[in-house]
Amino acid sequence: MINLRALLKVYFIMGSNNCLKDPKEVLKEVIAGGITLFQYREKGDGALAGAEKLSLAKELQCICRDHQIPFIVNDDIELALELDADGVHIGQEDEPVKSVREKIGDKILGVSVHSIEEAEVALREGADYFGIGPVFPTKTKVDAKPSRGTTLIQTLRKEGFTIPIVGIGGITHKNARSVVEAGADGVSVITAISHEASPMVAARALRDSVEEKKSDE
Ligand code: TZP
Ligand code: MG
Repeated sequence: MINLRALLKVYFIMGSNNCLKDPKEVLKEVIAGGITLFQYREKGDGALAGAEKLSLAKELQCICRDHQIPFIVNDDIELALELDADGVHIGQEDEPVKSVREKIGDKILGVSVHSIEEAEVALREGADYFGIGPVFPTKTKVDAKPSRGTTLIQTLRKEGFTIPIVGIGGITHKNARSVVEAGADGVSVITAISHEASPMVAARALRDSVEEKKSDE
């Protein structure tokens, strides 16, 4: 049995357009830095499509496999099935949770939720974890809703939701701890890792703050 809570500690998300250098290099570095889960999210301006997307996905999946890091695909259920990925992450605009669950069997299924109502539906229909955000302001997702801090994470925990939760949006090693203290099992991060001069150091700092180890900064 996988320990999803532990896997969500430092959940790195990336597509080719989030990287300042070769995505394969970035992924290898962040794995060395201590990320616990990886999501391939090829989306937005300049995103790869078709054969190029498939080819990069395969290369990144291979790196993940070599290091026992589960590989999750954002949105693209067909790609996840073709690659036999470890899981899929979907939002509210994507196919209903129930039909994705039917397609992917027992692969990991993450769902972005923005309210208690969405959380109830996602849980009932088979989500394995919730992504909640944006917790802090972010420039990465153009259609992101306004940031609401950790309110929804706290509310869901108070209401008795025990499902694994990961916070997302504007998270850095400086604010990651507050997300965990609000009740999240971990943090999902794009920019605060992928845009750093050393993605490895950034990943390590995030891991340390989630695990409440003292960091140098
Ligand atoms: N969903 C909500 S915010 C966000 C997504 C995909 C973007 C998070 O990116 P960053 O760069 O870590 O703020
Ligand atoms: Mg989506």
